[in-house]
Amino acid sequence: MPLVSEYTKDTIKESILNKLLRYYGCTIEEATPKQVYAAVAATVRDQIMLKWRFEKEARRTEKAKRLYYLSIEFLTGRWLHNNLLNLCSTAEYEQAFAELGLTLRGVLHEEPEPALGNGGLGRLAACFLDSLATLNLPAMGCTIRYEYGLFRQRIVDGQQVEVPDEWLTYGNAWEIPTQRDAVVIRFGGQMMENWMGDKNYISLQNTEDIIAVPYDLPIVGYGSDVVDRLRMWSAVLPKNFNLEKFSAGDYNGATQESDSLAAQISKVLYPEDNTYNGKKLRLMQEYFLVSATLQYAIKDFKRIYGANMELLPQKVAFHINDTHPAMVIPELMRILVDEEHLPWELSERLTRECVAYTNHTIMAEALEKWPEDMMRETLPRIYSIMQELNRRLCQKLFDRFPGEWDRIGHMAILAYDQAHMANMCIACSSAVNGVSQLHGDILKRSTFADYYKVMPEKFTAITNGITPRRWLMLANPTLSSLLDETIGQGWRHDAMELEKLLPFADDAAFVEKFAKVKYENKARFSRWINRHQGIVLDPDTMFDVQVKRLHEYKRQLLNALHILVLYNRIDSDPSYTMAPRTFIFGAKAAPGYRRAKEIIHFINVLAAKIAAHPRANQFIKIAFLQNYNVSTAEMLMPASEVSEQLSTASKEASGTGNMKFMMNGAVTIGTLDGANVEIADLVGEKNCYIFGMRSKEVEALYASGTYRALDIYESNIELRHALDMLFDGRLTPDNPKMFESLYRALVFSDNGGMADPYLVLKDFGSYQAAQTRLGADYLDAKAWTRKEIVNVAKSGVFSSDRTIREYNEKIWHLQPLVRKK
Ligand code: 26Q
Repeated sequence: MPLVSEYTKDTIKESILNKLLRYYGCTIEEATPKQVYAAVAATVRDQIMLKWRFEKEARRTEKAKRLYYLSIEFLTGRWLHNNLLNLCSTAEYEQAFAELGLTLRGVLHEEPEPALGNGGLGRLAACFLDSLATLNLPAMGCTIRYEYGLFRQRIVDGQQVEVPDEWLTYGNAWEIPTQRDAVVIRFGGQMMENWMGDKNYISLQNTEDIIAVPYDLPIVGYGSDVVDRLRMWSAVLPKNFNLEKFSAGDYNGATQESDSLAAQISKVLYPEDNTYNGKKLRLMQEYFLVSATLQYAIKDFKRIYGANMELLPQKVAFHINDTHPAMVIPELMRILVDEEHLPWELSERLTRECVAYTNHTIMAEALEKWPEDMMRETLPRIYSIMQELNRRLCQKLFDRFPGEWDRIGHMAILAYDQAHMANMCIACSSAVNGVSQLHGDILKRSTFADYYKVMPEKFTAITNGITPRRWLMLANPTLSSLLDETIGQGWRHDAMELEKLLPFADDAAFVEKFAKVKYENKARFSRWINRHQGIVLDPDTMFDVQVKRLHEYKRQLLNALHILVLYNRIDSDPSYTMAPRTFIFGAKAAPGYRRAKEIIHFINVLAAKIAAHPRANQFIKIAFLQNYNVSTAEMLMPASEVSEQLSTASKEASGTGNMKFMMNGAVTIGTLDGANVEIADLVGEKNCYIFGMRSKEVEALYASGTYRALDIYESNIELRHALDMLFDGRLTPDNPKMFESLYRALVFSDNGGMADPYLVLKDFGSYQAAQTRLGADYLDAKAWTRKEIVNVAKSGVFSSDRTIREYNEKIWHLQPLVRKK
């Protein structure tokens, strides 16, 4: 096997041919595309393995601290292309492919998309791993190896249909089962009190046990020495687990089907995004991830450092990505108290010093609150530890707020028969982090205001980021080359160097080249979407894009209603004209979220209506992309010109799609919400389109209870006209009342709820005005391209490398591993 540096065109070729011969007994001419992909992936994996040992060895010899980043989702996207890029080997592989009669694109396409996440939270975790490895920081991402990832979406008759995501059918070329690290996870059972001298500890009897088997995935840093790993835990019932078969490499034969709930733990990813769902199996998934990770982490710690647990905070950090892994806190307490026999107070201090928490949402319906009964029954010891944590916490709170029971109840871990996971995270960790500056402020002044009074030192705000490797270099090779030739290659290692582009915004020759790149990317996307979904796009029209999960607060409806108003103008005025636009949507709705599905249906009905109108279809096209995912985003971002970021101010904690668009030159139209605030600050008002209420105004309006959507409906004629079409049959003659409930939710306060809770009508006029300005500005192509260039130039701060450096300085304090030459 060649050394790392010896992976040249010729050795790569030889390795691919060899693997085809040894794995499948075939030549390259006989091999299927899947077999070719497997042989290529195995070759790349060999190359990675040569670096793999380094992290482990260096961590031991340097006794370096390690981060465990726990997240119930890691939305990594495909691995092959990213690995080639980060190994800096793409060129060699492309040459080898050319001589073998293969194309890079063709090989990449064979890789199944791992969809182990819903949206922003999971994608952020994936960007973080890329940056951690790139910065040579020792870290392990920990998650669940879901057999079924997020459902695949089909649009049938304008409506979402969910199809199971069987991403593991052909195996996963990148994962390495690490059977020696398998651990037992225990559910249910009865607590037994034990004494060891004068020390009291608890053990469990008659538990239902499940085995957690780790599958490790290498995470290669960009041009770095460190290969970190993503550990994906898979659940197996012990009586069905045949260790002999497993050790012999027969991973499927080693397990059998069972119908117990525990056996289902790693079957499927829950498809809710920004919504809490109180299912017991979900609680079990969360504990499974937490307990497996902690048991392993403590075992690894003791192997390296021995039994002195007081060293733990110097050597280990646990980061909990939203509250889903919050049981890190009671589980670490359990291990320290019941297994290591440490005193409670010391255990509490060590736990606090090891653990930090990031909050990703202020939406009330997303905050996790588990019924106490369910916790007690499913995890009796964890529950009893939470009771004791709660008792001590409430005592302290009572000293601070004597007699203020409401306030204390609001801050408690257990109150009103529920376990409040966010409260536990704040009370028992060392850092509480918001994901944008605005979000950090809202946490302090509103969501967690009481906690901010008691422990202000814990609160930080570190703005999210995205990895420029996947989102610029890999996704946009043509822009990347143009950047290289214009400002040199420094930006590839330090995204802040993108600012060197700024002077070129006024260089006519550069502006022309930049515009050409954008046009080519539009054409490339058009060909791609035509090939995959049969959608026909015209790259000579403006590409105006809104892609993200479907949620009412993200306000895809605002966009759609604006398009409907444009349609009505064209329909009623034969001389109406506008710059032709393609409105591109992509969004999955949680299967149980009826309103969200209705909005998808509405957008598709509107698309058909416009397509059938002889004049409207000259100016407007709506393309609803099926199954929006990471791979689609990689193609689409470089082709986008307008980035729609329309959330009701205060509701979108950060957003990260907004950053991907910006880095690829799209101009933002958005509210001052989440990281949009920071984007607007950076590019200035000439280079983005800000509209709508500000977050404080929204909060004040909600608090005042004076909002009347009906008043706007009555006073804005064009808007009323559009809304009426939702139920008067002009949109859907066969079923006139198809969207009546959507209409009613916007205008009336039925069922006690408030009308138009996300302020779509309230912000409509301001949005329309911003769109009109944008439309006019677009006509000046050079001035528009200048805006795009400024956006790219200013996007460097949104590199997740900056985010990770900040986390590391403020919270984790990891030392980069250095390879001694
Ligand atoms: C919880 C309990 C049960 C089932 C599902 C869930 C669940 C799943 C996913 C709750 C929340 C999520 C996802 C939240 C999320 O993606 N939030 C986004 O995080 C991004 C990264 O910080 C931000 O940029 C976005 O603003 C935020 O919406």
